[in-house]
Amino acid sequence: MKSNRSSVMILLLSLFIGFSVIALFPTFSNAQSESKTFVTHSGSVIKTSGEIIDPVYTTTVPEYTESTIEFDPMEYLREFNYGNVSTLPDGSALREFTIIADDDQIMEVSPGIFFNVWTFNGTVPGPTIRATEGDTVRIKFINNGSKEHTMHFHGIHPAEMDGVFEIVGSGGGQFIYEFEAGPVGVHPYHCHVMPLEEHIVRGLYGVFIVDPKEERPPADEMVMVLNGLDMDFDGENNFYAANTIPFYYQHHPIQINTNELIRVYVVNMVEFDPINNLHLHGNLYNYYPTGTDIVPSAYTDMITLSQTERGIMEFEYDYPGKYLFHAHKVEFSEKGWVGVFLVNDNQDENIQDSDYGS
Ligand SMILES: [Cu+2]
Repeated sequence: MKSNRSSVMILLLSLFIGFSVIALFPTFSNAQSESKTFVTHSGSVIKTSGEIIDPVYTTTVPEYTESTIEFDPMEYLREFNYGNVSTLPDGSALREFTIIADDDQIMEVSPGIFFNVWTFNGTVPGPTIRATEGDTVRIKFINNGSKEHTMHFHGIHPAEMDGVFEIVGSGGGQFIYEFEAGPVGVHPYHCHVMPLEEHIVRGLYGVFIVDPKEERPPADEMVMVLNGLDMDFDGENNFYAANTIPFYYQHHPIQINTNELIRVYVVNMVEFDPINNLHLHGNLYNYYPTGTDIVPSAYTDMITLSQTERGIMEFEYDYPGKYLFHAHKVEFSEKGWVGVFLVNDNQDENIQDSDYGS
């Protein structure tokens, strides 16, 4: 009897081990491309496909289709918001904007890779706000989020417009920010509620451009916000990008023309890493730190930026073709912060040249 019972036990144990191996083995063998869903302490959902990133701007996972936000980095690149413009009694311009904060949206930053973002007007970065020096900027700020938020602008303004101590409550709280645009340059704006790091890295930031009264020379203008994505909230970025979507401009090159002035407003919003940088291939650029001076401080192919450091880059390409631009901090470029300028031969310019020549 005893030996029979032992045999049955051994048989059951063997069957159990056998089934366990069969059940577990596929998991081990598929570990490289295993889908992972993270739920953080604050209830955020992060899902990854575990596949190599090859981003194309589409929503590929049906269950997220309805809740994911729309963001097109190519559209963002050259989209400037001048607000509703009217004239004040003293003859100066008033520019009115409405900015709505939210903190429960999901963004597919790469196929199968989802990130809970907090947004100004539904995108990361928020809209690029643009005014001329001396204009009155009036922003109706509405906080539709579940947490407190504010808008803090870098620049010159009264203390009560600084967006630090005047916390705007959740669920529809409102505040009117009003100040004179200045100084000339490129500045970030971001939420300034504690814990600040979280409110920034989730996406509550954008760019504020103040144009000089005497306009800059005409150019093909664009905005690049250098940012990082900390997918698992361990205080380290897992992806890096220019304008949020890793590798986007490598897969969708930015088309520009030879012999045409290109002006890039670049703002570094990467947290956690002490520096970021930008290297341009096949060319050098004039660099204006913070965009506050009309004389460039450097003619270079490489700038290094700490948190919220920013500036204006100006350059022209002589030769057509494909040119990379990327972080020369190679870790960042390999994790998404890399793009391509596709420089088209500007035939019009050639015709003009030959016209002048004859
Ligand atoms: Cu906030």
